[in-house]
Amino acid sequence: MTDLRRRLLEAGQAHAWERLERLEPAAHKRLEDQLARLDLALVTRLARHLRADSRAAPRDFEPPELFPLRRGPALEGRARAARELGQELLASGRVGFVLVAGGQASRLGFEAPKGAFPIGPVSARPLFALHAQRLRAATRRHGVRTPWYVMTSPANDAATRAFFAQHAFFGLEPADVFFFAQDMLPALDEQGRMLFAGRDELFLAPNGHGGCLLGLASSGALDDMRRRGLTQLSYFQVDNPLVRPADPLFLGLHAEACAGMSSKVVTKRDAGEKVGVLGRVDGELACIEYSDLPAELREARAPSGELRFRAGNIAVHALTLDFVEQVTRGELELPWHLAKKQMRVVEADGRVLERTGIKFETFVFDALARSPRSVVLEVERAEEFSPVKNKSGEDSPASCRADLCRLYARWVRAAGLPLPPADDEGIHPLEVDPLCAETQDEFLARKGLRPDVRPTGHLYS
Ligand code: UD2
Repeated sequence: MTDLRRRLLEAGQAHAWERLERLEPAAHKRLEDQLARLDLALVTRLARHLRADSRAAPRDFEPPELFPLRRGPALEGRARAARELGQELLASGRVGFVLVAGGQASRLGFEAPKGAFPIGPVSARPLFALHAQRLRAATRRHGVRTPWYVMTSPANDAATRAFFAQHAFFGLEPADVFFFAQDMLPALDEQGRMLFAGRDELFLAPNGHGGCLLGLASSGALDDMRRRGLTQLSYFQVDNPLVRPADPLFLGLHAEACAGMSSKVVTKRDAGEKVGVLGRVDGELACIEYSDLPAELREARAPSGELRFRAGNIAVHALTLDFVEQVTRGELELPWHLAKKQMRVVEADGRVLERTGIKFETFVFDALARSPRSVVLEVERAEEFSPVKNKSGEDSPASCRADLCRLYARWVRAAGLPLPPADDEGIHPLEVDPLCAETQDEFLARKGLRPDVRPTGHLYS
C-alpha cells in the first residue's frame, strides 16, 4: 500500500492516491488493483512528453523511391522474379498474417467491432469474413496453413472472439487464429495528471496500432510464429475489403530486398485525402500522417502537375519476423502521437464533467525508420484500396460497395459474361468471392463461371 502511494507521488499522481483514500472498500479495491497494474514509469514519461511536445515540422521531406505501377521491361522482369519468390514463401508456409482491429468504429456509428460490419455488396458478408476468404484462398492456392494474428482491444476483444465463434471462424481452422488484445494507456489532463472514467476507474484508451508490435511479443504470438517456422508477416487493417494479404509480388519484393518493413501505397485521390503519405524525412523513410502534413507540402506539385507527395499509405505492410523481434526486444518506444479530445470524466466527488484530455498512441508505420531497407510498392487503388471509415460520403459503406461492384464489373465484362441490371447510380450489383478469384487474371482463367443470381445481385463464388 505505502509502496503504491510512494510510486504515485513520485509519478506526480498524488491526486490518484487521494481519490483512492476516499473510496469505500469495494471501490477502493477496484481502483487499487488498476493502479497497481499500471506502468507508472511510462505514465511519467508520457506526462513529460506532454510538456515537451513540440514536434518540429520535417526539415527536409522528399518523395520516396517507388517500385512503380507502370513498369518498363526491366522492372517487369524484376516483378516476375519477385512474384515467384513470393509464391515460394507462401507455398513453404513462411508467411503469417497480422490484422489490426482494435479501433472503435465510432466514425461509422457502428456499435459492434468494425470487422463485423456487413460490406459484401451482394453477400452482405462482414469485413472479417472477406478477409478470412482471402486467407482461405491462400490456403487453397498454396496448400498451406495461413496463421492469422488478430489484434483486438479490451473494448472489443470479447465481442470479436464471439463473432468469430458464432460464424464458425468463417471456415478457418480455429487453431490458426490467434487473438491478442492491445494495451491501454491512461489519458492525462493538460497538466499530466491521470483522468478517471468512474470514481474508481481510470480513463484508459488504446495505445494505437503501433501497440501491435509489443502486443505480438507479449501475447506469445511471436513464439507461436517461430514454432510454426514463419519468417515473414503480412500486416493489414480491418477497414479495407480489397486488401490482398497474400500478394506474392509484394512479399517477394520485400524478401528480395532483404527489407525489415515494406509498404504499399496508392496515388492520393487529391491533396485533401485523409491518408498518410510516405516520404523521406531528413533522409529516413517515414509516413507523415495527414493531420501532420504542412499545407504547403500537401498541395505541392511536381513539374508534371501531379501532387509531389502522392504516395498515400494504405496501411499494408510486410515485416520480417527478425525485424519485429529486433524492434520489440528491450525498449521499443515508437514516437508518441497525442490526441487532444473532450472527454467525459468523473471527478473524485462523483461529478461528471467534460474536460480536455490527451490520449497517447503509437503508429506502426513509425517503425519504418528502424528498417535499414524498405520497399514501397505502388498499387492500383481500384484493385486494392477502398476503406470503410465514414458513415456517408467518401470512404463510406456506400462508396466502398460501389468500388467493389465497379471492379468486379470490369472483370465480368472482360470475361464476356452478362452483367446484372445497373441501379440508378449506374452500379451493377456484383461480387466476386476471393475464393473464386482475387485478380482479373485469375477470374479470366476460371472456366465455366456462372453467377449465383440473388435478389441483391450476382455473386461469383
Ligand atoms: C489510417 C492511417 C492513414 C491511412 C489510412 C488508410 C493512422 C494513424 N493513419 O488512418 O495514414 O494510411 O489508415 O486507410 O494509422 N487500430 C487499432 N488500435 C488502435 C488504433 C487503430 O487496432 O489503437 C486499427 C483500427 O482498427 C484500424 C486501423 O488501425 O484497422 C487504422 O486506424 P484508424 O481508423 O484510426 O486510422 P485512419 O483511418 O485515421
